[in-house]
Amino acid sequence: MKLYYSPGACSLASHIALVESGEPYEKTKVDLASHETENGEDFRTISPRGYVPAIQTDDMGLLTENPAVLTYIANATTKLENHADHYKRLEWLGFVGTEIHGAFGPLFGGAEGEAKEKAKAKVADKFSMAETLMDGREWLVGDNPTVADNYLFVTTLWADKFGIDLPQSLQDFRARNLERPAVKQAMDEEGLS
Ligand SMILES: N[C@@H](CCC(=O)N[C@@H](CS)C(=O)NCC(=O)O)C(=O)O
Repeated sequence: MKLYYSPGACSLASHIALVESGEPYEKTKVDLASHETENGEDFRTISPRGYVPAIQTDDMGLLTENPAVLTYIANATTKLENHADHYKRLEWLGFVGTEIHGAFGPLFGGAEGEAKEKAKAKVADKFSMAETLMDGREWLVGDNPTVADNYLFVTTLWADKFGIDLPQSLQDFRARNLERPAVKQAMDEEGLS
């Protein structure tokens, strides 16, 4: 598999999953402002969406969109045994993607002043909901981290970037993730440590 990524972007969640899978992978960095890959290609000729993550797969070509990419990588190695867990993971991928990541949209888009404060408050509200939904559990689904945890973890890194206070349980969640060898390796490889 080949991952198209940008350091610290949501593609870090897929990168962590690839490391954890133990499968061989390649990666190509994309400059999100210029849409140029590190090999000098126009990324939009590879993926018309122009955003990361995208993975080049052996069996079905290019795959995009976080929930699909993350589920594909997860299923390449360890399928969730429990039927309910599969849907719970999907539920979290939807929540993190559309509610939390989505709420960051104006901030990544350069919102200033009142719009920025409003967006920050909305993100904080979504993190608070995540805390409620986790209900004191260490991981989102079952007893071990899944790709949904990877995705939520990446958004907790963004909170600092924009000066958004995280609830204590999510600060603990972030600290737990930072101890995972796959997280350390992926962050090292992206030059984030
Ligand atoms: N709907 C997409 C959103 C992905 C996304 O927002 N990627 C960001 C990085 S976290 C990006 O590449 N932004 C640059 C752009 O949109 O041009 C998904 O779920 O994969």
